[in-house]
Amino acid sequence: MTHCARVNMRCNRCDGDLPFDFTMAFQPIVDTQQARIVAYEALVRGPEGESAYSILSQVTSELLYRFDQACRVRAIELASALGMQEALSINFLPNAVYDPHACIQATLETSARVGWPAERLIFEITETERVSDRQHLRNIIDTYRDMGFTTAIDDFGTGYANLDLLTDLQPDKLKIDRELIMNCDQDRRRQILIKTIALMAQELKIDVIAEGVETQGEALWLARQGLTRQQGFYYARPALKALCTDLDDRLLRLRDVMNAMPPATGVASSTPTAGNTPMFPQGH
Ligand SMILES: [Ca+2]
Repeated sequence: MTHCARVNMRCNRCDGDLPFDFTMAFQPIVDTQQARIVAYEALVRGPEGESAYSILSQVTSELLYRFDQACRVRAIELASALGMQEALSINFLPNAVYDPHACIQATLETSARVGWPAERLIFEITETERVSDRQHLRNIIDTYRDMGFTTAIDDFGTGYANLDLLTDLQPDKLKIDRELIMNCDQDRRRQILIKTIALMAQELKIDVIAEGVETQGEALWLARQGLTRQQGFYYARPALKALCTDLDDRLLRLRDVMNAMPPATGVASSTPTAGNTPMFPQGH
C-alpha cells in the first residue's frame, strides 16, 4: 500500500494543528422499506453546536488539506465512541485530496486505532466549485472503489453536481439535492425530474438517496418511486455528537402506511403508490 506522502514525498499539506476546534453532528440516512437507519452523515459543527458555516468560513486554502484530514479522523473517532453500527458518510472536497492513496492513510490509521471498520465508510463528493481536473476526481473515485469504499456524488441535480459528472464518473450513489426534493409530492415538474434521475441512475447501476426530506408527503411519494433511501428533517435533524435513537416507531408506521396503499405505476420500481397521502402525527 502506498505510504502517506508526508513520508515519501515530504508532503506537509496536512501537518500541524488547526487554529480552531470543531466537532461533528450525525444525521441518519434511512431505508423506508427496511424501516431502519442504514447510515449516518457526519456534518461539521462548532464545539458547542455552532453552524457549519462558522467553522468552514475559517478554512483557508492553506488549511484545506489538514481540515479535510481532521474531519475524517474526528468523524471516525466519534462513530467508534458512539458505537455506530451503520455506515458512516463523510463529505470531502476533491480539491482537498492531493493523492487519493496517500491522503487516505490517516483515515485508515484512525479506523485501525479506534477499531471502527473502514469498509463502512462512504465518501460524499461535495462540489463547492467546478472541479477543473476531472481526471483527478475520477482517480479519487476509482481509487476509493478499488480500496473497497463507497462513493457518492452529493447535492446532485443542482449547482456543479450535475448530469455531466456522470459522463465519465461511476460513483456508487447519487444524493438528490433538497432543491429538487422539496414539495416533490405536490410539484409535477419536480416529479418528472426526480423520476428521470431515478431511471437514469437505475440504468447506470447507481443507488439514489433523497436528501432534505422534510414532510411525510415527500417521504411517501419518494418511496413509491422506489427511492427508499432518504435523509432529512422529517426523520431527524443532525444530532451533535450523538446518534438518533428514536426513529424505529416512525419508520415502522411509515412502512405500514406505504404497504396499505393500493398499487400504481412508478417509474423507478414496482413499489406500491397511491393518489392520496394518509396522515399520521409528525414531529422529531
Ligand atoms: Ca453531504
